[in-house]
Order: sequence, then structure tokens, then C-alpha cells
Amino acid sequence: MPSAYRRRQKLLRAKLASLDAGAFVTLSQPNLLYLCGFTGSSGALLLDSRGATLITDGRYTQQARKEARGARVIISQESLAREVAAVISRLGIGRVAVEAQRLTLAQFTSLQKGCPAQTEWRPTEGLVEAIRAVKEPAEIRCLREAAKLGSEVFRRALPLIVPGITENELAAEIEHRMRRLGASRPAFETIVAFGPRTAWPHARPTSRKLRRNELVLLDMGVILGNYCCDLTRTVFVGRAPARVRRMYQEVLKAQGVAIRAIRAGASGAAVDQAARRVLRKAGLERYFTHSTGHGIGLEVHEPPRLAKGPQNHSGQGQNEPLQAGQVVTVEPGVYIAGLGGVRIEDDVLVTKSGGELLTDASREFLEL
Ligand SMILES: [Mn+2]
Repeated sequence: MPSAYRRRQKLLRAKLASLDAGAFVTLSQPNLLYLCGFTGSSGALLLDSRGATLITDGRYTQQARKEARGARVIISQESLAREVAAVISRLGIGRVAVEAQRLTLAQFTSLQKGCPAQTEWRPTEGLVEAIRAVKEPAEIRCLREAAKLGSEVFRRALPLIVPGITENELAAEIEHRMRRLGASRPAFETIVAFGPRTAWPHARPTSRKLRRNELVLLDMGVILGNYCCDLTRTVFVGRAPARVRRMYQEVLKAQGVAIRAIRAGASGAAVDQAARRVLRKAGLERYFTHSTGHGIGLEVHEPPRLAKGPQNHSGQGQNEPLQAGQVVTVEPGVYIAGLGGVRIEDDVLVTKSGGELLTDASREFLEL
């Protein structure tokens, strides 16, 4: 078994031991990939004290045997949950940890039905995600490559931003370039917004045409070698009014201050506050309606979070210190109805001494 899977499984087993659970079950695609290498869209991994078993179906026979180098493979004719239950019963495991945020109620019900009545279920949150949050050197290399690719896609998209193009057309051109440059797919539906629609932080592209003297907001996710890049840029077509230019400069300043606040030991909440303080001074804080950033890796949103407040719903604290090897986005934004929005987002590696930018697209205010 490759050493990365052995290490990850060992860390997870230590957590299971502290929960007094005999096994852990995941049906989550990124967690399957992380723990055993399987990239298929349907499968279950059962990890116990002795080993790891991947259960999937006939569609994935060859793929699972090739990819799942961190687990033994069972190809099941049964439903996934029923086969997992059969393995649990066979191994005589009394207490099983499951992922409360990942398992559907239907999946859990059929797991329960297939197991002996005395089986105890331990709901857990973010066990694997907490391990995933701190990246291994090889993962950092992948994230660095993905970030470079995302930045290159942005540079190649710039000449396409001309009056007359629609949001949908520009999104399609961007996604086309991602794949041509080597990405496996977009990490999410590319956000392209023109003019007043830039004030919607997550606008979906429409058939609206770009006019002169408008803001353009592009937020794109790229997946390369299973790892994500998340990059946002806002540009102006024409000469920007002073209000817009000032809004941009304040968001850029907030982002810079937040990036400089990043280092191992700083809390996510402190980094969020650093960005918020800049916008507060500029009288723009109430237009900054989301958090400053999030972890990025196999998924485009994962722990840690750079956000207000001590804890999120899953109990993953923003007050926990950032750790070297985490990779986060830093993406303050200001959205003013009628005027438009500005968001600038980069991906940053947390190191002992500070934050290191992985994305390298220009952050200057571009007036095209
Ligand atoms: Mn993001």
C-alpha cells in the first residue's frame, strides 16, 4: 500500500480509538479518494483496526482494482449499504463511526437494517476532513500546479472580455480553456457576472451581453490532478468611475492585510477580522456579506474556515490556530446593489512564517 494511504488511515484509526469505535464507514467521494485512491462516484470504504475495505459495484470493477491501492476491493451485487452491513456483521464490529454530514438518512437506515440490532452507531463530523486540512508535500505540489493553471486560465480569458459577449459565452470559453490547459474539469459552475449583476456574489451566468463601462466578475474553480484552485478577479471594461475604483482598492487592501495576517498559529477568525477591519474603516463593512475564505484541496470548500464567530455548525472552530500546510482562499468582497460588486480571491499556503500566494494572476485594477 502506498505510504500516503497508510499514514492517513493510521491517523484516522487513532481518532477511532479515542471514540472507542471499532470501524469507520464513509461513502463520501473525496474521503474515499483520500483514504484509498478510488475516484469512482459510488463506493463505500470501511476502515477497521486491521485494514480498509472498498465496496463498490460492477461498473467500477477495473477502475477500483487499478486505483484503490489503499484498500482491498469487494465488488458487490447488492446495494452498497447492504454489503457494508454484511461486512460489519461478518467482522463482528460493535460500534461503528459514520459521517453525520455525508450520509443520507436513506443510506443510514439501510446500513442500520442490515446490521445486528445491537450495533451502536457513532455520528461523527469532519474526522477525515480534519486530517485532509493539513496538506502533505505532494498535495501542496498539486495545489500549486492547480493554482498556476487557474491563473493562466484567467490571463487567457482577459482578451475575450469585450462588449457584446454574453456571460454564458464567456463562462463557456473559460471552461473550454481550463480543459485545453490540462484541467480535468471545473470545480464548480463558473461564475461570470456583468454590470449590476456583479453585486450578486454567486451570480449564475445568463445571456446578458457585456456593455461598455461595466464591471466584470469572474470566479472560477479548476481541478487538476484531483486538487482544486479557486480564483476570482474583477475587472472594468472602459474607464471606471471613482467610486468603483475606490471600492476595488479597498477590497484589494483588505485582501492584502488578510494575507499578511496568515501564518501558522493565527486563528481563522483573526484573519477574517483583519480583512473586515479595513473595510470597516472605509465604510464598506456592511457590504462584505460573506466570510473571508475557506480551505481548499480535494474539495473546493473544506476546513479550515476564515470566518467570524467561534464555531460553525459542525463544530470546527474558526478560533483554532491555522497550521502550516493548510491551504486557504482569501476572498473579501464588497457588493452594492445598483452599483456592482468587487471580489478578489487567491489561494494561499499557510507556512510557519506567513502566507504564500499560490495563484499568480495580477491583482492590479484592470480597465480594459
Ligand atoms: Mn472561494
